[in-house]
Amino acid sequence: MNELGRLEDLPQAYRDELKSLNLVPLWPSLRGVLPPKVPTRQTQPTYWAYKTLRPLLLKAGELTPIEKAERRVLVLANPGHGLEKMQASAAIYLGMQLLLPGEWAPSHRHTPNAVRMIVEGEGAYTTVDGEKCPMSRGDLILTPTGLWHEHGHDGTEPVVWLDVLDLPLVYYMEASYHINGQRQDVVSGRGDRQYIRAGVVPTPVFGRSQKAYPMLRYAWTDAKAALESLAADDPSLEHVQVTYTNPETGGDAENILGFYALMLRPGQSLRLPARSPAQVFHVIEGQVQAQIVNSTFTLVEADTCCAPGYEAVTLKNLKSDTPSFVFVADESPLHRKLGVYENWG
Ligand code: GTQ
Repeated sequence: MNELGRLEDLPQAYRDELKSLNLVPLWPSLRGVLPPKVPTRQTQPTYWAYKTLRPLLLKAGELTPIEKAERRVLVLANPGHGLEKMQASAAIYLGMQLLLPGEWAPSHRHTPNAVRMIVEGEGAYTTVDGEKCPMSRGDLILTPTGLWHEHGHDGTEPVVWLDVLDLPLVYYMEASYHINGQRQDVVSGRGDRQYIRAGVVPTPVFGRSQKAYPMLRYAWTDAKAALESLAADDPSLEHVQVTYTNPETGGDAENILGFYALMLRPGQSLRLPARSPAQVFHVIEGQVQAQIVNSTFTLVEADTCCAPGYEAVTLKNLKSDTPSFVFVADESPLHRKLGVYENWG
């Protein structure tokens, strides 16, 4: 390939003059911003074991009262981006959040979209837009952009969940901010009950729900049952996966990140094609080996890892007699909306 001129090739006085006028020559940096054939990715395959993270999160519960934290979270940061950036990938933020019995994480709303995947504990809830969403292991709860949300805990044991936000992207866009609010009044009616059966949606006299996000909680029991019926219905189906969708539009549950649940049959090895979006994998049930570029991770329940875009990933169910279940988050909705989505096979 043609070698392009370097910055050092230019006379210092010329460089100084450009700099003083806020001008930059493109050619020394052209290959950097438009690398040949494959994008440069800072996202490294990274693995976080729940077993090592959990005691540190519980320690944070002793060290930092909820009033001093608002959200007591250890961020799962990708070293490829620099830990201080608090990014798992270009667009994905991951955090493990701890709420202790009796604690309350006060109401706020913000521009980034969030979801929570419940990891352990019973008795906690998130109130989103007035809807009180109980938290149980494997449940997915949405807190989409702009909706008030707060977390409370009436149980007796610590509750932990995985936060997935599009914060890095929204921050990069210089569009990230929050507003604190009052404790919400809980309203009656719950989207997760109204939309409990796929294919039939509530129909008030004057039309369909006007809510942008009619369903805020996706119970794990329902998602798991859907996967099990898919698998039973077609024993030759390789990709046993469901997408968390908006039941009114059929589109992705949120605008920027995509969320899925994947079932691996006993002993199954599944190759996911190399697609442009980065991905996150979190084991809900079972034990899974993830092969990502040159890394091989063994994930047990509640473990999490991430993969850069444009790389194939192979997931293997290490259980030979039971299925394993994986929660997946990716940047697909973002890539599709921006027209940069690619599948390289
Ligand atoms: O629970 O509202 O991990 O606002 C980061 C920012 C969780 C939350 C995070 C947040 C929250």
